[in-house]
Amino acid sequence: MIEKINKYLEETKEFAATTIDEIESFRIKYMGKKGFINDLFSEFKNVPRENKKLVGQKLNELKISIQEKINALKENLEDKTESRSEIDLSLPGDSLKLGSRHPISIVRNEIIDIFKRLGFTVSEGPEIEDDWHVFSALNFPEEHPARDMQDTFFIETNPDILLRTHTSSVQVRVMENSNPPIRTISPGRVFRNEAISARAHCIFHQVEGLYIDENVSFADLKQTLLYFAKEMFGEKTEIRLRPSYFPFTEPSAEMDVACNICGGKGCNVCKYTGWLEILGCGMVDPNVLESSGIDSNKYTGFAFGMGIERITMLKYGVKDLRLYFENDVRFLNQFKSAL
Ligand code: 2NL
Repeated sequence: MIEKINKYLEETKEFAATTIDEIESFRIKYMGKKGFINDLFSEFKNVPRENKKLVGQKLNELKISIQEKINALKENLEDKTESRSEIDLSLPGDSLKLGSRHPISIVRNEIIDIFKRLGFTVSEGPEIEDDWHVFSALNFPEEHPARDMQDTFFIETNPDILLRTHTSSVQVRVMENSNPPIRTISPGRVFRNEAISARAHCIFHQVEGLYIDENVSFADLKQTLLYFAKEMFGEKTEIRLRPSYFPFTEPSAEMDVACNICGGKGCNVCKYTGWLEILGCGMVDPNVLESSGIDSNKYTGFAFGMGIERITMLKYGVKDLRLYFENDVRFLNQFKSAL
């Protein structure tokens, strides 16, 4: 029996395995219920008493040795599988992705920043307005098309309540609640009942400006807007004013900047005119001043309004308005800004 034990000791010490299955069949062969070790223990009953101590010790030695062998084989295999898995502990961790500001917010903040340097304050007001602040106080005639359901969103049960179509309504509130000198801009969301396309949306963003004091002239308007254009589009930017019409200003004008894509030579962005329209402006109509309780014999003022989507399109070459509202991060992540 001693001979058998020694033989097992030798062959198990030499045993090597590369898979968990090989280790398991090794374990069953020796340590299993019908394995060699149990066989030996059965045989042990028949060992003469005087040899029992020696053979017993030898048998225990074998059992312990095999158990240690199995443990060592398993450990070895675990080490190998771990290094084979693709965890590289020296790799840096995943960094948190930083979001970015929406392009409309970036450009709005830039516009605010420019006018703040000229002493303008920022004013805000309600998006749900009444007819007075959006139309009547701004000299819109009773039959003006903007007052039509086709162009403006009204509350069904009350045609006096509507979604503002421009942020001039905010400036009417400023005029009603304060005295000149007034220098303010009102950025905000506005609503018009339009079919959505690449060039139009029913929700968009505006910045309007208002400057009222004694002796405010059209020259002040021109210089202020020239400063704005140069700050926004670069020091070399040129502007031109074309006569226009708005119910709330007289005289009225539209302002163009020289196309910064083709440098004024003509391209498909400026439709081969060399100029891009960026805003509407004019001298505040005396009727508008009087409606809000400002003496039009003492005070004059200028006002302007621009669409933020349009300025952003021109500045960044965005071709489709709908991109601003889809919130696709592949679009949004392209805009980085300090403001
Ligand atoms: C445009 C034109 C304009 C104004 C907005 C204004 C406000 C008051 C009084 C008079 Cl309270 N005018 N705002 C004046 C001229 C043009 O906007 O094309 N906007 C996108």
